[in-house]
Amino acid sequence: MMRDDVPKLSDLAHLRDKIRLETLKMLGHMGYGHLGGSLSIVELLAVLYGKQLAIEASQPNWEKRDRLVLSKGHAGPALYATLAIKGFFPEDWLLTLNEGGTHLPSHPDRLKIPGVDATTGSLGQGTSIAAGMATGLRLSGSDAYTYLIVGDGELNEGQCWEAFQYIAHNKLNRCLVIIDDNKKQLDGYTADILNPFDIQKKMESFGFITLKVKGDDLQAIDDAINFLKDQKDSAVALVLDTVKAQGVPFFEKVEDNHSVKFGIANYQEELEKAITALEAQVVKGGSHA
Ligand SMILES: Cc1ncc(C[n+]2csc(CCOP(=O)(O)OP(=O)(O)O)c2C)c(N)n1
Repeated sequence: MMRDDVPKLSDLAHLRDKIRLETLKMLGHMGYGHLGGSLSIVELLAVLYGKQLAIEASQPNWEKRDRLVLSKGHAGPALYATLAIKGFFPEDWLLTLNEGGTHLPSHPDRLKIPGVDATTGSLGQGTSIAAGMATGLRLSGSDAYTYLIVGDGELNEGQCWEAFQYIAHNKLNRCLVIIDDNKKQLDGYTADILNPFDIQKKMESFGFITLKVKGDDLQAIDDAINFLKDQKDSAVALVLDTVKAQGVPFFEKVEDNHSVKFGIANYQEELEKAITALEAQVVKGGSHA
């Protein structure tokens, strides 16, 4: 890649705003959906798809591509918004989310959606899928990376820890485990339901070189991924300190913001306000790009 082609922070911020906007529009159109956990990975997706991932939208199954497993599959809407913006499929698919006959079921389906590498939604399972993918890539001599996105509530699934133990034991340094630590799961705070305790320390104790950064800081996420990709003899993990429904202050404060129905209280009005604000920001960002 030529030096001039390296995406700038402003490019990533523009992509972030577009992903957040399209995610809100999809969920708004459907009238409900997984708002909280979709929005908390928007910055991560902007860094991955704006800079880090080796992918080709015109060849979704390109053999040398980096793989991404969204193990917290209920955040599918944010991934779909990202893939559409990157050109994997037409943007007008987005407003068909979860409708009969759609290409876009609420959770990712690799047989239906160009750019999706793993079918997920049953929490925990994506961790083993990613471990297997990374093993296969290593055995075939590939340099491709596997990026695995896991929720902090998802860590309640014992399968995660089996997969992590395997990834660490085999020093699968090209399988980057990214944990979205938004402190909440479906019906409350992870600390109250089944406490994952200190996730960074836990990953370290499993043998991972682990960094923790603010999950809304594009530069910090990018720097951390660059550092972790430089580690050659160890498994690597990144804990993102995020906020559920990140980037939309009203919904960040809604206590029950896992799956939101917009037809109650002033939610529809607040959703529309957020969409209008993001549309303006996207236009402004685009004119600077
Ligand atoms: C095996 C399994 N059990 C339960 C569920 C239902 N479920 C969907 S999302 C969720 C909470 C997940 O919490 P977390 O991983 O923290 O997601 P986030 O807060 O990032 O949205 C649960 C229990 C599921 N999808 N799969």
